[in-house]
Formats: sequence, C-alpha cells, structure tokens
Amino acid sequence: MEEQLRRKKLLILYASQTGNALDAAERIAREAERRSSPLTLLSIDQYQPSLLPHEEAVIFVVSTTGQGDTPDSMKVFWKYLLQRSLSQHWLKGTLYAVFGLGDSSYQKYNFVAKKLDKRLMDLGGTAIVERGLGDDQHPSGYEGSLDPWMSSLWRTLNMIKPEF
Ligand code: FMN
Repeated sequence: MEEQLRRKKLLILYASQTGNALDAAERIAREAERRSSPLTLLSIDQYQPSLLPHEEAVIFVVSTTGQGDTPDSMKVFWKYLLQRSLSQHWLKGTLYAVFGLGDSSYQKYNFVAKKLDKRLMDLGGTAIVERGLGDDQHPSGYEGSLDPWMSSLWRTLNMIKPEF
C-alpha cells in the first residue's frame, strides 16, 4: 500500500511571500523538465503534509519573511511538521533538498530554510545536497547561489536516483 502511494516523480514545493521563491521553483522545474524528470510543482499550501513520507524526493524552495517568519502559505505545513507525535523515522526513505531565499542584512538570515532543513533531518529525511541559501545582498541576487546549488543537486540525484 505504502509503495503504491510513493510516486516516482520529483515534488517541488514552494513557499513564497512576494513571488521570488515561486520564480526560483519554476526555474528548478524548467531544468527538471529539460532533463525529462517527471515532476509536480505546488505551492506548499496546496499539499497535504501527511503524504510527505510517501514521496521519494522533495525539493523545498522557501523564503523568510517578517523577522525570521515563514510565508503565510507555509503556516499550516510548518505547524504540522512541528507535531511532537512525529517520530524520528517519519521521513525515513524520503530524499529532500532545501533552497532558501533571504537577505543577509536581516538578523534571522534565511531562518525558515535553516529551520526546515533541520526539522526534515530530525524526522529522518535524507538530504540530497546541503541546503542552498539565496541572498538578496549577492550582486546577482538569489540566482547567485541557485545556479551552483542546482548543478550540485542534479549531479547528486543523477548518481543516487538515475530515474530522476
Ligand atoms: N530575509 C531573511 O533572511 N530574514 C528575514 O527575516 C527577512 N524578512 C523580510 C521581511 C520583509 C518584509 C521582506 C520584504 C523581506 C524579508 N527578507 C528576509 C528577504 C526575503 O526573504 C527575500 O527578499 C526573498 O527573496 C523573498 O522571497 P519571496 O518573494 O518568495 O517571499
């Protein structure tokens, strides 16, 4: 039953307050399509978090807003993930990658991506690559780190999951 629920495709979930994380997620999706990887692209509030353990590989693209706060669209998802009843094996077998969008002039720089990455790891998920952090202060904006991060993501995915 569990195996049936597992979809052999890449899931890209984004959480954006003003649109940048959506743009970044669309770039990742276009690159996945170019590589003929079947994928689903969704805003995180369109996704049922209880299904996460059934996914094979999930890419999160999340921005930080307010003072280190999650975008509004991520509130329900984040609350779900913080439940103490979830075990440290909950995401065993699920690959994930996190790309964050933030601004290093804020004290809580990329707080949401950092917190999400840690929580996914604590729940037993396996990081495909080290989290990527986009910075508005970079001369090329978040794209300055998105490009090298994507290269490393595809290179590693290719090795561990050639079907992606
Ligand atoms: N970036 C951070 O790293 N930490 C913050 O606490 C933070 N707060 C922000 C608050 C506001 C009101 C705005 C406009 C931006 C803030 N940022 C912060 C920068 C955004 O994360 C960055 O501009 C990002 O690209 C926005 O992505 P989005 O359009 O997908 O929401």
